[in-house]
Amino acid sequence: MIDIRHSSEVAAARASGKPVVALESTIITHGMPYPQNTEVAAQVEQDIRDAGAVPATIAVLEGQLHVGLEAQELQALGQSQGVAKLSRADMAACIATGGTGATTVAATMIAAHRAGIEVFATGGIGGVHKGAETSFDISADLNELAQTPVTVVAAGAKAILDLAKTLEVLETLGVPVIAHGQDAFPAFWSARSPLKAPLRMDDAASIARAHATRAALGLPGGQLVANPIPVADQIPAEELAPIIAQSQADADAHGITGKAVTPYLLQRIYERTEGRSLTANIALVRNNARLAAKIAQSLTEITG
Ligand code: PSU
Ligand code: MN
Repeated sequence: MIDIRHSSEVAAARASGKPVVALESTIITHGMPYPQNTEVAAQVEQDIRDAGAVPATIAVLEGQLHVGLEAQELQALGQSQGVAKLSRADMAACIATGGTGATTVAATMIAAHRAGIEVFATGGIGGVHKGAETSFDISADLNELAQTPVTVVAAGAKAILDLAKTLEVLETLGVPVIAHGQDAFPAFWSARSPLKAPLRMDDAASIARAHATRAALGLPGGQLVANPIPVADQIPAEELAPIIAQSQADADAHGITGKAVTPYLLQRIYERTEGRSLTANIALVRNNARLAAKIAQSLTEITG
């Protein structure tokens, strides 16, 4: 059995049956610049507490799988250089070799499930990259949603991805994609994409019941809850489209491939929007944390 280190707060929540919401750490180490990354991570944890649940930020620190980070551990991780980006393929190797790594959506789902946590909040999931028909770049997050029973609350998938292909793959894999409070599939920095989400639910209790029903049916895998960024905080899709295209062209010109693609694109878009992409990113993550806390609470009421 893997030895999981719980933060004191998560350990207390497990003992008392309080709802817990998992949080990923790649968004801290590879998704946002220091010092905003640690400020946002602490703020998102506080949003979850304010909404009546307990946050569990997940990471591997010197070979130890942590579910819940103490405040000083979170601060240290946000400032560390050269932290690995861990997905399903690399988490075990990192633990086995005593390494330090931040967990992506896929790795966070694996760790959350092992720790008995069923709800997870993030910004955006990985998906099918533009040009995947030649690069084959499809995030392991999609396969993870198909096999690990965790409900992931995200603002859709990042608009740097091919959203139509991402939805097609999720459908093939049997992953429910539930838009919260609207028909359209959201596009991360923008509340709406031109695509309709396959499912829509308007309240946390319905999402929690759907999660519990999948388990009752014996279905593997989780759910993707696509929660739109509040309209007041969004960057309209028309404005972002040319910026994303230019950033993608830069990535191609510089031969950026594999794991480096997502962090590279996020950084270029941050520069090209003069930081506005980060402001929007912060707003949507906080919004997702609040919804995830409500879902976790509803689930506690259903399953005890
Ligand atoms: N959303 C962000 N910033 C990020 C990510 C998502 O705003 O850094 C990360 C998540 O950890 C997601 C990962 O799981 O990017 C996907 O990476 P890839 O495409 O290499 O699978
Ligand atoms: Mn990839």
